Amino acid sequence: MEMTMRWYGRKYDTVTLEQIRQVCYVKGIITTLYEKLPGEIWSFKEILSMKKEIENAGLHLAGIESVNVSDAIKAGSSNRDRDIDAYIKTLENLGKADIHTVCYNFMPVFDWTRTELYRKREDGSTVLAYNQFQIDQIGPERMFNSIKDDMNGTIMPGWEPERMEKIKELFLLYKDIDEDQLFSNLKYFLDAIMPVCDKYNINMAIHPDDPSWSVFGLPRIVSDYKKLKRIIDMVPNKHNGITFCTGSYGTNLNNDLVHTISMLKGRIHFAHIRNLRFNNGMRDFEESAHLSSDGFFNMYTIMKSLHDIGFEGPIRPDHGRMIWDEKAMPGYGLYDRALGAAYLCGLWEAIEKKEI
Ligand code: DNO
Repeated sequence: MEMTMRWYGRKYDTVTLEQIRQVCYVKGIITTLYEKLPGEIWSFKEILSMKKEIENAGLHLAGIESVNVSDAIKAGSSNRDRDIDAYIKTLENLGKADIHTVCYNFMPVFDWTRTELYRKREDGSTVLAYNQFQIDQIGPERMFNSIKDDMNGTIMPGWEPERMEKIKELFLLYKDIDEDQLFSNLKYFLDAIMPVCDKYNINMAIHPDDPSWSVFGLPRIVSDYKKLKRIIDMVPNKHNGITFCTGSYGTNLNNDLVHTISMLKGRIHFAHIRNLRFNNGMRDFEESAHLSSDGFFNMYTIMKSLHDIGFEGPIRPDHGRMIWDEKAMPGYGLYDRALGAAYLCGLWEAIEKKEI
């Protein structure tokens, strides 16, 4: 595996590449061209300059998170082919630049959803949290406004203002789309992009729905093992793979993380590792430190199962707590993610050395 950290680019991130380099445990960067809207082509020149910047800082560009998929593609609208052509051109340019991992999601309207970005813990740190009861009380627009006011002056992925301006339109677009239709739109997209992925050896890694159930009545199809299996089987190409995100699949306590990893050998191309604490019920959780004892998941068994399937792709310590008075994009500060990287590397080293 390659330990990585997500970075949003000099213009948007509060963390610098120079700081990440000093984390030492982290060698790879997961990034994106943050300004690009879904449906826009990423030019070879733009990609190359992003790559050079990372390499000049002594780091390796390990993958893209995300090349976003447009709602026309997700909803299967009449203009989807135009956006798919643009996506293929972007993949081609990424391939030519020697970039081989691309994360994306297929969640309608919203990317991930939380009700709080700064829930205070007893030690003074803050974390992102989700409470279904609160979601049920507010509509999507109110949820967007409350998140927007809490972003610390940053722009959070999936919550871009131009996207939220169109929220009513977007809900209408998905009015007649059920899960089966969404699966079929995903298949249409994947079938179209697999040839370029084959040509340039690009691993597509679909990100799970976060949380792993339907929010505001929208269909969601990347949320449990059965659905993952359906995605993997409907386009039987190794480049059609997944991002294994413990904090997303893990929101549903019926999901067996270790079993899912072992069943998806060869098709997990990217891993997001973080831990969760559950409060009064299954649909009420908050993010915790990566440490097993701080949350619900056994990080050792998760890392061990990734090791056992021979996982060689990028791993990133996912969202961290906000600690030591850091001001950053919620979930994406430097300090707690650096602690997470150190911890996960420690587990990995112990697992590897035990194998000898
Ligand atoms: C949230 C992230 C997601 C993820 C996208 C992938 O912090 O995990 O925004 O990057 O769903 O397309």
